[in-house]
Amino acid sequence: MTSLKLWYFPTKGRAEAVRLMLKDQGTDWEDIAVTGQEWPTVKQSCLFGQLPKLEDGNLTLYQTNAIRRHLARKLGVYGQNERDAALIDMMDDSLVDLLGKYMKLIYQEYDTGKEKYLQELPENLGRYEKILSGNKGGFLIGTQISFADYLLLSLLLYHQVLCQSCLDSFPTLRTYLDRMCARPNLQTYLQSDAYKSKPINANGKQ
Ligand code: GTS
Repeated sequence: MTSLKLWYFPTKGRAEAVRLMLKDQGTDWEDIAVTGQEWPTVKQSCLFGQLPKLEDGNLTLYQTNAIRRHLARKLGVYGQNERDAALIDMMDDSLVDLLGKYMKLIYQEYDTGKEKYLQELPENLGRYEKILSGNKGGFLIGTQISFADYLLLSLLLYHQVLCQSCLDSFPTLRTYLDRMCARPNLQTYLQSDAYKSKPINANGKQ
């Protein structure tokens, strides 16, 4: 694989599902953390005025999900056939919706909307409990990990910080999370200072 550079802010945020996929797949990349001071200048150079941005050799990509799908194709974590790929897309899009709700809570309505968010969380997480219980392959789709699993992993990690007990009534999700975190490359990464010291979000809310 050509050298990869991932530009984002010094947070986990939307980029963490990318980092988890790269780490788990044993792929090296360079993380470029843009500070608040640097951002106004860097923003001018960004196609849509946003990060993340991925440089893969002479290919420059913006939009998290385009980046994730590009890397998934390269790394072979996009299903084993067209049917699986379509189902993985479906799962992933639903998780992107959940990430969107989470980010809205964090950045727009943390103080006013947290209670409602937590009330609705069992229904949202319960869907994945059911999906994983129904797939004996151990992943969202099929028997192999896909890029959607890394997004689910990042969301479970974030939600455990938001609400420590959120998986208490979801044993399959709990086992899934433990199994994902025990994958050797992920275990090392999740225990690293680089992971632990990086805040989830830029505004200090989590
Ligand atoms: N749809 C885009 C994607 O998925 O890449 C959204 C990217 C986005 O909103 N990025 C935010 C950003 O660059 C940061 S975050 O939402 O991921 O935390 N904000 C800075 C700005 O000036 O817009």
